[in-house]
Amino acid sequence: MKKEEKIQEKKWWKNAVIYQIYPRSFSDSNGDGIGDLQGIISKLDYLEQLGIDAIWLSPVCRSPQDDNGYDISDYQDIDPIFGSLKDMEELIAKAKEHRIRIIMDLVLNHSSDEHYWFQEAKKSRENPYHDYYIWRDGVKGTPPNQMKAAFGGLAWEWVSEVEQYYFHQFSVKQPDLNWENPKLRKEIYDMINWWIEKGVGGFRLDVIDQIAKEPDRQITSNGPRLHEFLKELSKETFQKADLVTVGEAWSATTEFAKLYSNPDNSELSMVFQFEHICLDQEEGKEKWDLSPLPFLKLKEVFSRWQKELYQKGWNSLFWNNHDLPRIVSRWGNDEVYRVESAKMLAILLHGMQGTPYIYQGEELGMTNVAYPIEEYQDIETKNLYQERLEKGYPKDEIMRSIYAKSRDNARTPMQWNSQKNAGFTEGTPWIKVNPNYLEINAQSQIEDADSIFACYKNLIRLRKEYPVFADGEFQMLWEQDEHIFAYIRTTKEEQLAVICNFFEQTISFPQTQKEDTSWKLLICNYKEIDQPMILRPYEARMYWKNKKDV
Ligand code: TEU
Ligand code: CA
Repeated sequence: MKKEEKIQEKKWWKNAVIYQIYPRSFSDSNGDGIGDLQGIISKLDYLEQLGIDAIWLSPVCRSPQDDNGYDISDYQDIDPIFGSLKDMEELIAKAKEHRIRIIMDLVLNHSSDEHYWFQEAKKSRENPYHDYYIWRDGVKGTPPNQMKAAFGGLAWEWVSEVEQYYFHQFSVKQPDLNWENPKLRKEIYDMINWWIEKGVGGFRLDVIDQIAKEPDRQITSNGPRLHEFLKELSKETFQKADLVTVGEAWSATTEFAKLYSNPDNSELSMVFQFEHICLDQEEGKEKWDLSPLPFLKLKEVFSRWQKELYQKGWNSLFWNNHDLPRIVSRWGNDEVYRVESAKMLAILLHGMQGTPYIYQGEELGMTNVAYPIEEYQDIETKNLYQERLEKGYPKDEIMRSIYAKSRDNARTPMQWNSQKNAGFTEGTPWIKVNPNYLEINAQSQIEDADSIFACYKNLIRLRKEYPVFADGEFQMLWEQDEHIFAYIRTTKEEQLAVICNFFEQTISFPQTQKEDTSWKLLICNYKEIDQPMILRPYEARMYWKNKKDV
């Protein structure tokens, strides 16, 4: 096989659709109220029916669960709340029978403070593991600098045994790993290769842009050695197998993204970046400081990413993950037009270039929740609440932010049916079920050809049927239109057109547009097209044509 063919062959993930599972909230098999691996195994038929190619599994490794598994204490074992290593092997094997790959979540920026490495590291400065973490001398009460941790407080924590501070970008129980240390890097590669041997299909790399930090210069993202580390990591592990790798990078610009996802395969398959997701917050402030979505800016951001990465990199397409509020509540309409707007958002996204991600329950149009503060479980939400109370924010304003942006919006149990606890567990769920499960659940949608589930299923099928989804060049239409999000994708042979009314009000096509009957309608979110040149609330259509037919 020629070298080029080999590279082509490896890019199966360009036509793939990935489904994210947050294990604790997906399906509970033993009634302890926490989702687990056997629960996932029991739902593989459902996922095959949807048509997805791979599951991105949020962390299932051994962990004290301070940040729901993003604090790992043993990278080569499964946390007992999720099952055993045997269950994991069974999941990998059974998923394979359903033609589904398992993508593991690698948390390599930090470990848990309960990891053996850290337990050793904090014993003495001479301990062989000491340098696996980031330490600075100082005196108690006077940290090296004022850098902040993501979940509140300072990023430095004093350890009296060694009379030093360690650095943590997230909670105190998530000490940052020191990637400058080659021995640590080697241990990480060995661990990854061990998982590759077990047959996993790929990896999602948590906050990978933050591994090459330099706290003395207050550098966290995009440290000078970042891409050097990534190239080494990729060479020592991923490149040895046919894997998909996706790097979470909040700081990525299109320029950085081209480095991460260079088609030469030297780093990762694709980048998972958030520029579009950060638009509805006050500029320069935090995600909790809400501001309306600037629609034209949203179009500009998507358009720029589509253009800049064309043939030079690869992007992820997503609205949701386990850290984000539900998109139908956020930028759709979760009341009167829940079904229409959920489908519109799906059609809008799935026509673009990149690999689409579906976050569990998104395919059902699951919504945000509004609970009393006691019901929230997320460390970020709980700390934010305390912090803002202390700063004097009014309670109802804090709660408004939490309703809109809390990560727990994404983490309520998957709604399987209209029975007890939405069919998620026989016991008491670790977090309250969204009360709307009687209306919104998988069972009521699977067999319904007009459901949101069916819409996602069709979109996945279409991506596999028409090469233009993976290959077409992107062109935004009517850039300045304040209501319509529309674009064309073009290859030598085909054209795809996606036209979406992003809002509730009925709207006509821009006047210059004439009806063109050479297009075939692939999918639409209303039963039939009523008036071709008028878009009803949240109406979305996807058209296709073979250029030779015209
Ligand atoms: O998230 C990275 C990250 O920066 C988030 O913590 C983000 O700041 C926050 O969710 C936005 O409100 C990853 C994981 O996806 C997240 O679940 C983890 O908590 C975090 O890393 C630490 O591992
Ligand atoms: Ca369980």
